[in-house]
Amino acid sequence: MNNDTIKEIKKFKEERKAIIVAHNYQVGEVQELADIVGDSFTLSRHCASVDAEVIVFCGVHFMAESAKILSPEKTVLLPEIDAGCPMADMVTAEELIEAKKKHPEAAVVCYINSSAEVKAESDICCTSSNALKVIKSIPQNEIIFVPDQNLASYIARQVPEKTIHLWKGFCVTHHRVRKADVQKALELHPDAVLLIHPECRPEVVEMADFVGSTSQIIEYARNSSAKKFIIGTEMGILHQLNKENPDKQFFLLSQGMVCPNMKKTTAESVYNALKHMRYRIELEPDIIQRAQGALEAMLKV
Ligand code: CIZ
Ligand code: SF4
Repeated sequence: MNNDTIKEIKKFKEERKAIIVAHNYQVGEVQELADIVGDSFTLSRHCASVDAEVIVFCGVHFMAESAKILSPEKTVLLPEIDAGCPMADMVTAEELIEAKKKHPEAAVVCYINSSAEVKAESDICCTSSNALKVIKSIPQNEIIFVPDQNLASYIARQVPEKTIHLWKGFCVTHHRVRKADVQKALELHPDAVLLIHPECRPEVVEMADFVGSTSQIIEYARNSSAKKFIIGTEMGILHQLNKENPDKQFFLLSQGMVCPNMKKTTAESVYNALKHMRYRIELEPDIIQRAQGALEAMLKV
């Protein structure tokens, strides 16, 4: 990215009263362009509170949708229109409606990695950092949890008193990692602390020294006195970890931990998004209103 592009981006930002937000999994050059870097929920909340007319959301589709749900009056742009999340696509609103008919007494909890339509059919939303709190706050003992089977089973192990119906969804990037990958990484770095995202398989999560969302992993590394860490989540997080902790070493658990959708957005896509005001996230008012219900229920917890 050359200096002219950066200058142009700055100019467009001012003209359009825009801000740029980037997810922890974005490529370094995009994180460097952003006004704020974080997890999907932190970013959506920031978008809702900030004084701006346009939000350039560098992440995947469901994240830009969540920002739109929480700030419907703003223009939300997703720089790469086909940056989606395969896990979010593993549940549709129609499938969820069928599951609700099968379990009419169950509360529906949706992971933030889901479409606006799925959120609209859910009672409450959760993120990987607050899923346990959210599930504990629900009066019902029967729960349908969509779409991540790994996050759901991680939580289920901590609340044996609840019956959680697992969905069949998973994150391709995290689910790919096996126990053998962890063993190999530990052999290479025996004195490193193992930090794992709960989207990984149960047998991988079980081996962790710490399990948490991207923001929780960043916070853990910041506060830890350890010097070496094996990171069990998407590689984009290394940018922030290395930047914040120049005295510490971070090793990616497996070279396969790359989300191709998160890598679609580049500085050039951000430039084009601002220049052409693309691609706008549009949602039906009824979907916004019902999905907002699920997100706001989470905020109250
Ligand atoms: O909610 C997010 O941002 C995701 C997908 C991951 C995380 O753990 O922050
Ligand atoms: Fe979806 Fe996994 Fe990519 Fe996150 S890392 S956007 S859950 S596919």
